[in-house]
Amino acid sequence: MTAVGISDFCRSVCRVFLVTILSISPVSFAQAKGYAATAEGRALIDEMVAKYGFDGDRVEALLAEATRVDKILESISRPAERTLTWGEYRRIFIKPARIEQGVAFLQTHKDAFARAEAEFGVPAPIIAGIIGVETWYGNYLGNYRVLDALATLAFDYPPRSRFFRSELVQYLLMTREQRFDPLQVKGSYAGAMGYGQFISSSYRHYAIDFDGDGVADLLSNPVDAIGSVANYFSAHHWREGGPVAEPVEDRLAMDSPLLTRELKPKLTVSDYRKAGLEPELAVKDHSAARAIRLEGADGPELWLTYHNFYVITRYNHSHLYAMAVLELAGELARGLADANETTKNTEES
Ligand SMILES: [Ca+2]
Repeated sequence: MTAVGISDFCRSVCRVFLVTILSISPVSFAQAKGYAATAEGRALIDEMVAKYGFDGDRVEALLAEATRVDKILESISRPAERTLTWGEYRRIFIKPARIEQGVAFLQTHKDAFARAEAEFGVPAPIIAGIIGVETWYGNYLGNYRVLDALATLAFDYPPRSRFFRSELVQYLLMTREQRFDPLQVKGSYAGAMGYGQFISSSYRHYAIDFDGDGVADLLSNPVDAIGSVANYFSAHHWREGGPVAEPVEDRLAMDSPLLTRELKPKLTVSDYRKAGLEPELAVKDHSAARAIRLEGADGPELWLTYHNFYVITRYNHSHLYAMAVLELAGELARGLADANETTKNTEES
């Protein structure tokens, strides 16, 4: 057997072997401890058995292994930092290194991006922009065991225990479906995983196997991640070719009621045109729109944002987040065009 053969063999068999060992781990015979010994833990074990057909000893062993991490509780309950201005927020994400690596990411996976664009109608730079903002193209996936993060927040963080308990259930289902070892997967302090930082419920709903190997692997497979982010946008009604947002000359009063608070656009392009704003993108009068005024590095900026901008906020409920993704995507598109032009000129000369 060649070295490659052994490694392939190990990839397929060792994982099965590992999962098998874990499922009969001696921990399951030990007395219940940790979260497995709490009333909430017991209730979760019972639910996984009754509702989803899990092996009770297995879930008990997992909960006994799950560790409370105080740093996670500190992170989630830290008082909100001073809200960053758009200028400050932008500086974090729009950097030459993040742009360069994003262009390389687009080039390396150009076939996957082309397929994602064709199948889901979501531009490659937007997909890469999300993955770039979330994890620097898969370079920072988070260092917490997801099991620890979700158990800590489900059982030791009452303000959001309902949500995180539900995510813990989803996590156990997801790892069973994808045949991941629930003790091995790492992610953010809030249990977000992989290139696009999907939480467990999103993973189950939107992750797809985009390279056809039978696993939707957002943890180590960039092709699956690219397809899954595109699928997420498509499922949240991204409109192919639709406008996203544009800066316009600010003709609104300081406290204009046209500066609506909700992320979802409540007004139309026509409302803003009547107030003197002049969009340049091809937008129809009846299209939904929302004006936002941002404090940029060089002073206030007024932006008209449209349906597709709102779709970006379905990924992360923040207009600054959506702005960062949009601007990074713009830089990536420019960088890619420049790189392609250079390649073309080199080939011609
Ligand atoms: Ca796959």
